[in-house]
Amino acid sequence: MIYYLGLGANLGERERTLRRAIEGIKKIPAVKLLRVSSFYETEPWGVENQPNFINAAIKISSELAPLALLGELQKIELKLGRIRREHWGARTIDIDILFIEGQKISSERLTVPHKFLFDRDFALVPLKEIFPKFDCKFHGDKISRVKGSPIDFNFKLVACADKNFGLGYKNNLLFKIPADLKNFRALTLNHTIIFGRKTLETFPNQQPLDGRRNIVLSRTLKNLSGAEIVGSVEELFDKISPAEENFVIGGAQIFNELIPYAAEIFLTVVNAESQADVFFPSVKEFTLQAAQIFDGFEFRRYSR
Ligand code: A4P
Ligand code: MG
Repeated sequence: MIYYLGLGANLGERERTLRRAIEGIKKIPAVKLLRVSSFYETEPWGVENQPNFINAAIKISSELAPLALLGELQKIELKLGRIRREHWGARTIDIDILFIEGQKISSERLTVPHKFLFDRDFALVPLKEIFPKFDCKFHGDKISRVKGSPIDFNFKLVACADKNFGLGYKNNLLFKIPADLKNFRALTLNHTIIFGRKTLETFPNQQPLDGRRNIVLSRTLKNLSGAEIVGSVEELFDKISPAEENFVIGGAQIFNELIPYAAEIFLTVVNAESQADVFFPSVKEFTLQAAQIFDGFEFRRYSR
């Protein structure tokens, strides 16, 4: 099932709380995070005399039934310090189920579409951003896009795969094509590269790559000279800046972690079918913008 969720926070470190909530939702078993909207600063709706909110929407797919999902979302609210006080009042985090594709619910515990969805721009504007076909009217409420939203980090995923999007087999890359390696170097040189420990092991002498800021996303690696190490996506967001070009270069697990936030994908597709045990994630949420075709492979560029 495809769910659209709305998130809101107006106490504490609002943006960080939203990012932590999104990462928490990503970790619910049987949930796949597909897309994240910009963050928006919004004026309080309903009860005035409370601080402004930051609101966002996300798109997920999940096998969980709506009430089971609601239960998981409420656990995350609790973990992030949500205290149920005044109705419509201030909160560290509120997560609502806004909309479910092809389903309507009206029960005591759950109403979908959300009861007030069509009345509130703070929910509609982020939803419309990630669901352009959603049919609704805005009301002219005061809303402004926040700079430094997760999607402003402009993650660019770079990979080389076979026709079936296979990336590697038994911890080795499937291909080493000189033209592709050259293209990779040209793209990433003087910029930031973000990768996992297994990808580090495929580098020459297992050392960071020269001429680039190297960031390893790993829960186990402790230090490595010439590289910075972050233990989670949340920590990564604290380290990097939207002004940089942030290239995510693998492996499969890291692509999975960061593709919901990605702006662009540079994929070299080799005209072959190889045995593989790790794959590039689905690019269904992206549009193919350009393809350059060579003998035996092509360079593809996708964007949102
Ligand atoms: N519930 C029913 N339907 C849903 C649904 N679609 N999604 C039930 C989530 N929960 C749903 O919610 C109360 C109960 O609603 C839940 O136990 C669930 O079983 P709550 O989160 O405990 O209480 P609440 O959030 O105070 O009430 P409510 O009605 O959810 O408030 P809203 O509608 O979420 O509004 N202004 C701005 N600018 N930005 C905001 O984010 N948020 C609110 C809260 C008010 N003003 C705001 C914002
Ligand atoms: Mg709520």
